[in-house]
Amino acid sequence: MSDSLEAVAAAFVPGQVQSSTPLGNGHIHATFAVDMETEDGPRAIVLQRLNTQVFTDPDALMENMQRVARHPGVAAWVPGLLATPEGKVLLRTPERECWRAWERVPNTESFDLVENVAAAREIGRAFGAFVSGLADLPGPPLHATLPDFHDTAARLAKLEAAIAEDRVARVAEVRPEIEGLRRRASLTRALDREALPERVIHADTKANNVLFDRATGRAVAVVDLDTVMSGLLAWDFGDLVRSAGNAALEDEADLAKVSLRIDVFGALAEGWFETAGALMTPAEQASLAVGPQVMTYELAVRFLTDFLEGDRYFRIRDPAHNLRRTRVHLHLLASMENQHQEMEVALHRAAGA
Ligand code: GN1
Ligand code: MG
Repeated sequence: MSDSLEAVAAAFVPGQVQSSTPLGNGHIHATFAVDMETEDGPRAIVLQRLNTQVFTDPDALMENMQRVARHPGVAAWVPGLLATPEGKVLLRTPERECWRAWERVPNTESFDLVENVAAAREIGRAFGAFVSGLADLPGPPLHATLPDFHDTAARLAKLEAAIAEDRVARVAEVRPEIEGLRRRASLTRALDREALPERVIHADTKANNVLFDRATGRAVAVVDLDTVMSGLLAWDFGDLVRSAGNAALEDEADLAKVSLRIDVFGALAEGWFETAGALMTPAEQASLAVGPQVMTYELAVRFLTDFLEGDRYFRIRDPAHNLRRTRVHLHLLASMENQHQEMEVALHRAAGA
């Protein structure tokens, strides 16, 4: 355990750290489950060291997060943010690290892989409730903490730039992947932003950003609000499907295991319609059919870009990690293309349920 972690924990919650363990599988920040002993007894918190290379304006980030977390429509879904006795929600250490903390939601778990349809339904319901709850967020637009985050065309342009630069000489080994992505470039235009309303969305609707109550199996919290921003519901639903609808992990080496599970897709859609059905315009409903392909494509583009740039963005476990992720997403995309009609049918069923 690092000294800084102990000191940071005590700055948020006066007391002694008993134990700390890495929490979750996020690719950006470093997150820890920390158990403390305080004057009032044991206290379970989450501590997170921000990646300020990615989020260069942590104050804007925290402002967004607090506005969202306080909004009555979603407050019940969001873990309580902790402040220091001076009222700061962001702590800067002398080493210029930025840390924040939350109450740990007791007896919860999250899943990188969604294996049953009941869990999928819960995840759809949770994110649907989240976007519905934010539909009437008052005040000015949220800060764009990561500009053009889901601008798929801009992501593809960045990939082309990385190919042209080839800074770590990896282009030669990824010709088939480049070809697969170039061939599908029309996906960057598949969502018509003129025809779809801008909403406040989560923008990182990974399966593991939903916490489940271990006892009831119900979704009880939505976490990772860093990317909450203006955008399209098709992005949130699409990213949800690319993450939770995959029969395998997003970095699975055995591509034979990768596919869109249509039963899980149907359950995600059912859960989503249960809580967001009333919110959506007809054009938004229609956009849910292509959203998953767009988001799966976008992630393939981002992972390959990072691979070609020398792995500067996503945390990796080995040099081929981003390439594996790219291949999984291309494979998943092909599986979605093959099941496009079944997806349409499942969406209609969910809409009518
Ligand atoms: C990152 O932080 P994490 O692991 O929840 C990324 C998402 C990607 C995801 C892919 C800020 O999310 O956009 O979809 O990895 N977050 C950021 O697993 O770039
Ligand atoms: Mg996360």
